Amino acid sequence: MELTTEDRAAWERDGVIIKRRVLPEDLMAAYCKRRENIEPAGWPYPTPYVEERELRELGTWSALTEFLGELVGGEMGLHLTLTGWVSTERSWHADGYLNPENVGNDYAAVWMALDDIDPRSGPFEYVPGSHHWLNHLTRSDVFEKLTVQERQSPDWPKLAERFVTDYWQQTIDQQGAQIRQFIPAEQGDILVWHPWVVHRGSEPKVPGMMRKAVICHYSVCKSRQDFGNRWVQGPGGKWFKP
Ligand SMILES: O=C(O)CCC(=O)C(=O)O
Repeated sequence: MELTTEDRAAWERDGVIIKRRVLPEDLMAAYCKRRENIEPAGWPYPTPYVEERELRELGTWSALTEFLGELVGGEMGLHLTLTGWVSTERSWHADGYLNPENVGNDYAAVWMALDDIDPRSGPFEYVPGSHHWLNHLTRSDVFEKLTVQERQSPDWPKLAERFVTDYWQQTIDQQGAQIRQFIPAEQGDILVWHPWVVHRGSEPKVPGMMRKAVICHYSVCKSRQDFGNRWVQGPGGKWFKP
């Protein structure tokens, strides 16, 4: 999968790159077969790829990890997957605040369409160019708004949603910002987004409608001192073993 000058321009301009029909059919088919009998919300934790070989092989597909490495500038490892076949309905946020400050731009996430996505199923939405906004919420901004007890909770990202969502909704409204949907999103298409792009899993028009996708988050391995040295080298790329 080639990183073209158009891709680089889209990354700079929008903070998003869309590549059409790139995912290998055999990796998608193997994962879908394994995933089929799991409930719509998917595995209820972010690292099922540790046990699930088919997910790990898709998430660390070498052409993708090499593409991301060239784009971001450093070897990228997989450390978080969202495996629901319905929208996460996670409202507006930019992922950067979830990471320690030093990670900065050394991060990217990928939305993979495993089938043609129905626009009524709650597509991925983003604000192109929002990675250039100057009012981003970092982890320390968010921690300042949490109580001491909340900061110490492993659920702090969830607890912070109450103000992260409002903050971004207000910013979008004030700026009259354009919102774009990842539609069409057809089987094998991917969307790569920047850690400071404001985005969400939109609310489905038809509640519970299937949205057959998988979301994978990656960091530059050497920037994640917080992960220790728990990276495992797979045949395609590295993955984090918690
Ligand atoms: O459900 C979606 O499409 C959005 C997922 C999301 O916000 C994320 O992975 O950070």
